[in-house]
Amino acid sequence: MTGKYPPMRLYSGPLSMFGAKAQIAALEKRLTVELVMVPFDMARLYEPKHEEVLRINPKQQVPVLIHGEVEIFDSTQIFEYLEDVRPEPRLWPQTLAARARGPAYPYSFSVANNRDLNAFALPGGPVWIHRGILHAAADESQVAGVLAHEIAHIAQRHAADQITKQLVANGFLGLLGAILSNEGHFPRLVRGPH
Ligand SMILES: N[C@@H](CCC(=O)N[C@@H](CS)C(=O)NCC(=O)O)C(=O)O
Repeated sequence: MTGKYPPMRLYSGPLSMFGAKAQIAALEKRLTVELVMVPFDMARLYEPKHEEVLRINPKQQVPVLIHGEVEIFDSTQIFEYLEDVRPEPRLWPQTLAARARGPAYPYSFSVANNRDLNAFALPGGPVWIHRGILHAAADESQVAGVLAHEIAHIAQRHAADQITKQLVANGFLGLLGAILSNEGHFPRLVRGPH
């Protein structure tokens, strides 16, 4: 860590996977972090809790990070913070689509010339966002939130599943219609023998 950063202190524990996650992130980024191992044993676990952990984290859990005036808890928040402090090397993929769960669909992003506040996703990758949202959004992160939502629809195959269900349902109804229209057989069947 260079002189422009104040020292960082990470509170972790000997068996803390989440603490290790934060520690590894700092190591990956070559950040110098003072590691404080909060006492732990199998009989008392983390009791008594460390006073800094108690002060900073309402959940009373490690990991906790102190960096100058920044005091944060939860390994994911710490991860995000370390990524901001030192962006390289990246811990996470940079684009929304690269971070999406699910198969690597060929995502594409387009703006629909519509002032309504809306966005939608088509199965297989295309994401459309109305220009109304781009005007209404206060900052980039609000647009990112909308795009992430649409990406999740694709990654989780919501529309694709819906279409499949409709095809199945339509197929079934089509079959039913064919049977019902077949006066010769079906009415006799539903009325019972006579
Ligand atoms: N969601 C939290 C989970 C943190 C967590 O579960 N910490 C455990 C150690 S791995 C802990 O401090 N447990 C002690 C306790 O709950 O009293 C994170 O990602 O940091």
